[in-house]
Amino acid sequence: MVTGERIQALAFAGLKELPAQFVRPDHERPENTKAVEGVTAPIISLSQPRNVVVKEMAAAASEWGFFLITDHGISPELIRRLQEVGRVFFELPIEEKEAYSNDPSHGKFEGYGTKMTKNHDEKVEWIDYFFHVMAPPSKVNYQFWPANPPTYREVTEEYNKEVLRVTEEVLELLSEGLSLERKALKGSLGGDEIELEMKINMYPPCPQPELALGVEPHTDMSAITVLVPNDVPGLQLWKDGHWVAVDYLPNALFTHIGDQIEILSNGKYKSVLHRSVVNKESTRMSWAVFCAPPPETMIGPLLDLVDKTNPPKFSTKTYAEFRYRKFNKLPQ
Ligand SMILES: O=C(O)CCC(=O)C(=O)O
Repeated sequence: MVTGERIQALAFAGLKELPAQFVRPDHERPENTKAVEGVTAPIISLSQPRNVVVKEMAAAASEWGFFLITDHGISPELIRRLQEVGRVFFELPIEEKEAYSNDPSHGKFEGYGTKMTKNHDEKVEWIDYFFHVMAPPSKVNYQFWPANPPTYREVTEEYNKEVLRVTEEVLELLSEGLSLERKALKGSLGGDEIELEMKINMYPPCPQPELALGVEPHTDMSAITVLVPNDVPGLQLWKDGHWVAVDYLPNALFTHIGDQIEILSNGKYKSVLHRSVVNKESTRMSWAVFCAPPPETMIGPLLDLVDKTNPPKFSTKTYAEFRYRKFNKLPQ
């Protein structure tokens, strides 16, 4: 592999064939694991009466671990500006982006990255990304935020405020769906210390998309993830033994239940297995915000949700411990 090479650079070098390190094994290839037709993910409008929203969200979180939120109050103009500053950053000359290179193997997660192989058998994903913390203010390090375009910070901070508002609302609705008091999930996730992390995903056109994956199947270790894609589809969810493609819905928030909510709810809400596929002509981009507890937070099934007939399905541990185990593929 051309270790260190960015996917964006590879993609625009005029490759006709996909380099071997990106070719997935037979059982993972999109050409052999096509999404089913005619099944669509739940769409939930927040403008409905609260009891209806609670019911719909609890059902979607239990059956899918995923839903699209509409009428959430984030303006289409802000989403457009967020996407524009991200796009402009990725259009910068490679040297300018490399100034922000991350180094996850040495614990430096924030910045510009490409997922590299850990060993010879592991395949590489067709993606470059930019990752940084957005909240709480005490955890933000602006040195990791793009300085260019100059409006990046202002736009992203505005989006951060809005996503924080919506994630708090979603956590309240999900709490009510478990017959808990409104602040139960937020409180268990660190209250006002809840962290928001931005990951801008950039999937350049791929010469043989039927053989590659943008992001391989995974569940998010966060509590919830709120994502806005550009208009190029690619997200797929695992549901009832099949992949289901999620259609683009302008300005909707693509909301994933992550591992921490699955654990707190003792499995009532499902952490959704998902992947992203790439395509030959167009660049796909997505802006994922991971909403996660601070590392020292103890997370386990909520006591109100367990009893003799419904014992805890998960062990209780700090989020830091959970994350370490997940990164290193150790049992939880
Ligand atoms: O781009 C997408 O739609 C999915 C991205 C994703 O799953 C991730 O960044 O973890």
